[in-house]
Amino acid sequence: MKNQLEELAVLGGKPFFARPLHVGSPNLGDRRRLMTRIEDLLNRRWFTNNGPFVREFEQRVAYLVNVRNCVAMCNATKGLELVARALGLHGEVIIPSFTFVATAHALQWQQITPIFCDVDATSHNIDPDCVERMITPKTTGIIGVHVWGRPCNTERLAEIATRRGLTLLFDAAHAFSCTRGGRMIGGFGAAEVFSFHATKFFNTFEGGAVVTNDDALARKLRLMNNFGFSGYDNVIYLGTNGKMNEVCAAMGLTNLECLEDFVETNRRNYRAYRQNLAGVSGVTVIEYDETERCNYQYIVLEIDEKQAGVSRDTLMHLLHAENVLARRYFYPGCHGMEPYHSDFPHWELLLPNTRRLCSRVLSLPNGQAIGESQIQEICSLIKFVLGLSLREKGRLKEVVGAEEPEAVLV
Ligand code: T4K
Repeated sequence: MKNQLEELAVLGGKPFFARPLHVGSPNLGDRRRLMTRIEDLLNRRWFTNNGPFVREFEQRVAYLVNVRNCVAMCNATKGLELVARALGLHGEVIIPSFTFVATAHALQWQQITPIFCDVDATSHNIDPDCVERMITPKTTGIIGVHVWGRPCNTERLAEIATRRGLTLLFDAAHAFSCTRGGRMIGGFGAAEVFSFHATKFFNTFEGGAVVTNDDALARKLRLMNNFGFSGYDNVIYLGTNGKMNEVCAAMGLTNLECLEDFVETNRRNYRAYRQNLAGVSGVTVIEYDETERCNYQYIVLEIDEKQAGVSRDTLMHLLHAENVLARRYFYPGCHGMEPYHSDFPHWELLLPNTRRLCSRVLSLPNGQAIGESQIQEICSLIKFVLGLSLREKGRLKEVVGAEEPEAVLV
C-alpha cells in the first residue's frame, strides 16, 4: 500500500505491481484439451477452409445464442464488412461514435459513410432519438453497438428501422453470451456480429462470427467469405477471404467449455471492484443488469473530475506508472479519429454525451489474469490518489502533464 505522495511511481517510487496488469489479458480454457485438438488437426492435415472444428464451432455458437446460422470469421471487422456488403448497405449508415473504430472502418473501407450518432449518457449505447434526427435520404442502415455487452434499446431501433425502411444490424463484439429481455444477443436485427479477439472474455485467438436467422443472408456470407466459390472452380459471386482457421476454432471449442467459468470470474471481479469503490466520491463503476445474462467483461469507471479532484487522464497516467494499464476506451471517439475528423471536424458539436464520456471513462483489468487481492490493491491506489489534498493533486497534475500514455507490449 502507498502511504505518501512520494511513494507514487510517477514521483520516482517503485511501481506497485512488478509486472503490467493488462485490461485485455486473454482467458484460456483447458490447455490440455486445446493441445489435443491441435494435435488432431495436425494429424488430420486440414487446417482451414470450412474444416470440422470450424463447422462444430459454428453449430455450438448458433445453438448457444439461439439463431439459425453462425458464419465464423477471421475477426469481427471482416464480419462487419461482409454483412454490410451482403445486405447492400450503401450511402450513409448511422452508428455511434462511442465505439471501437472498427465499426466505422468496416463501412468506410467500402465507401459507405458512417454517420456518427450520440449515445445515451447512462447506457453508453446509441440514442434512438438521435438516430431519428440523423436519418437523411441517403441513409440505408443503422448499426447499434452493444457497448460493454450492455444491450442497445433493440425495440426502439427496430421500430425506427422498420418505419423508415432501413436495415438494422448490431455490432455485438462485446456482447457474446448476454441477453436482453431474456433473449440471447445474436437474434436481433438482420444480423449481429461477435468478436472473439484475444482481448475478449471469450476468444479464439483472433476471430469473430456473423449470426443471423436469415438463411439466404448466411448462404451469401459463406460465399463471400470464401472468394465466392460454390464448389471447385466455380466462382459465382464477388468474394474475399474472411475464414476462420482450424486452430482458432480449436481454441473456440475449448474456451466454450469454460464459458461459464469465465463469466463467473468476471462477475466475481466486477462485484469486488464495485464493493471496493463503493462510496468513493467522483468514481462510479458502471452497472450491469444482473436480472439479465451478462458477461461482465468490461470494468468501466466514470471519473467525475470535479468531485474526484483529478481528471481521468491524470488517474490513468498514475495507474500506468504503477503498472496498471487502464485504458480509456473509446477516447477520443471515432469522430475524433482519421479519416473521419478531417472529413468533418465539427462532429463533436453534434455529440455532447459522447464527448463527455470520452473524457470520463477508464477501463480496468478483468478476467482470469486478475484476482481479488490485486483488485483490492488497484482500488486502494485509486482511493489513495483521490484522498490526497488539493495541493498534492495539483502537483500530480503538473508532473503527469499532458503526456500521452505509451503502449506497453508485455
Ligand atoms: N466492434 C467493437 C465494438 C470492438 O470493440 C471491436 C474490437 C471490434 C468491433 C472489432 O473486433 P475484431 O476485428 O478485433 O475481432 C483491442 C482489440 O484488439 C479489439 O479487438 C477490441 N475491440 C478493442 C476494444 O480492444 P486495442 O487497440 O486496445 O488492442 P491492444 O493491442 O492495445 O490490446 C489491448 C490490451 O490487451 C493491451 O493492454 C494489451 C493486452 N493484450 C492484448 C493481446 C492481443 C494482452 O494482454 N494479450 C494479448 O494477446 O484493441
